[in-house]
Amino acid sequence: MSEQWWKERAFYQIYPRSFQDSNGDGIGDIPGILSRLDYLKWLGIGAVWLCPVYDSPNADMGYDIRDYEKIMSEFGTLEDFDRLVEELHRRDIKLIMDLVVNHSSDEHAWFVESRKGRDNPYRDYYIWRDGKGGKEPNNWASFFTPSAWSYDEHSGQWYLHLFSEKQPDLNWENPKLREEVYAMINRWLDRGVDGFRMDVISALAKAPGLPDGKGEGYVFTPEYFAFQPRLHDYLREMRRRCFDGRQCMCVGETTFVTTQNANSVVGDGRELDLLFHFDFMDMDGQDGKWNVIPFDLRKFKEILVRWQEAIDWNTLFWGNHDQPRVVSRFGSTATEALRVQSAKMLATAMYLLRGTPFLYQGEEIGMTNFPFTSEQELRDVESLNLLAQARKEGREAWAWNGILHKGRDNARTPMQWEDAPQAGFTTGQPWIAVNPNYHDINVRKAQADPDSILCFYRELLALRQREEALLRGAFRLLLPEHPQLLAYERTLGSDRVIVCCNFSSTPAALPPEFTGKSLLRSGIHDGHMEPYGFTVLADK
Ligand code: ISL
Ligand code: CA
Repeated sequence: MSEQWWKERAFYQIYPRSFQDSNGDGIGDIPGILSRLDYLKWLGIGAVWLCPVYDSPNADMGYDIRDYEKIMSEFGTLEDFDRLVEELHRRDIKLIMDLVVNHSSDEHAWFVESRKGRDNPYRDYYIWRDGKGGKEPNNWASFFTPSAWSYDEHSGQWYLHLFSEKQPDLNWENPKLREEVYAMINRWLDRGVDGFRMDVISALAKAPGLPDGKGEGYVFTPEYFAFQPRLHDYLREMRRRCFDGRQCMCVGETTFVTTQNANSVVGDGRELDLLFHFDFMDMDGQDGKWNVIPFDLRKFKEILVRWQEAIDWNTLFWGNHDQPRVVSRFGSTATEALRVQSAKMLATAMYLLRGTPFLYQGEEIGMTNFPFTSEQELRDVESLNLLAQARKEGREAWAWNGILHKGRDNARTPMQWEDAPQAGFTTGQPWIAVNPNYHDINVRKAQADPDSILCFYRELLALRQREEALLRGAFRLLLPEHPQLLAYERTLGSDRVIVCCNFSSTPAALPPEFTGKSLLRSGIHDGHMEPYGFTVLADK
């Protein structure tokens, strides 16, 4: 792993179901992705993170895998996949796949066997326990359902699922299960993939004895399922069995990682190359994601500095398929001009930090949240379960507020390619509605406009590639107390680049000490910064 190619490339996350449909069935697919590779190249992308494309009943849109060795039939065939690898590589774009091995689908052959009875050889591939006094084995809550346990009538035991009841957790204590997973990983690497984004990888090991969480009712217990000591044994073993000696990379979705324990996975022991933390994504929630609170620049700076200092190399992202659209969330969609200005500013603030950018599809054209008005428009199990539960508790309005701001379907509506029926995504009926704003917000229109968000992203990625200080330089926060501006410098040798962004909807003065040659800017006039204005200065 000497060649750290993943430091020098910008990643683009594709959510295949919503990227490009090729055959009119309303579902994005691999041939559709193939038809858009030149677009990614034009944008300046160096690697793709492909969300799950494995065979799945789609209870959680591919994060519930029925067969790790097959491609989902709606998405295409293994031949299509091989062609994707080949065509990406021909363009010098790397490909990482999603690796979802905390759980499988309940329709996976292992679980089908496992639930046949206590003596089945696959029983121990999952986490089965006896109940306590007719109730669950413990009080753990799941991400998507009140209890993390479901009862199986047939064998009279309960199985653990940290996500939906159709996503039983795999038992990583079982060495046979681990060997099967490693063999599967190796087969994909042998097919030519360049690495993995590892889904909720921090949750593989559960605390021995599965102790009850403290509190009444069902309790969410990351202290018993995230970053358990055995996690590191599994990740090291996986590295030895699968990754050592290959030029591949792994980025962990390390849910509940902290700046204190981060280096236990990406530090010198090098279990993973990169990690995703969710401190920025949790900024606008209080006691869970659904209680929405406003953006706070001070909090943002605190998190940013803490992470830039904690680990040598960060992932830089504003969203993914689990998050709402960033411009709706932390920017402004009050007017078209503000949407454009704030989207550019947010990109500048994030992607010039020290680390590897991960763009989420549609972000580069400033796609926005969806104006959902009814349950029928939703597809995500998380939102649907939330709504059903909230109804029972008589707080549907609260749930709707959460879903409009934070629901995952916001980011899952089809990619907006052009001002044509269904935004050019499909010739049929899309599986989830296209955002009605596609007439104005689409790739074709943005490509024709040099002032568009899209053309700006292209320039920004090129700038990061060109300026050594931005690519490799050290980070330091400037103006830590400023209430409106985020400012930082990146330095390498005698090179110094200053980034200064107005995060507010009111004007600000550009600090006079920030001088130098302008590399990139927008919304700046004679030392005056417009709302969401920003500048990048080379101070040599
Ligand atoms: O989106 C979230 C809840 O609002 C996150 O907590 C998310 O569930 C968590 O980050 C794990 O996400 C990953 O695993 C899930 C899947 O639903 C997500 O799409 C995936 O990114 C289960 O596989
Ligand atoms: Ca299709």
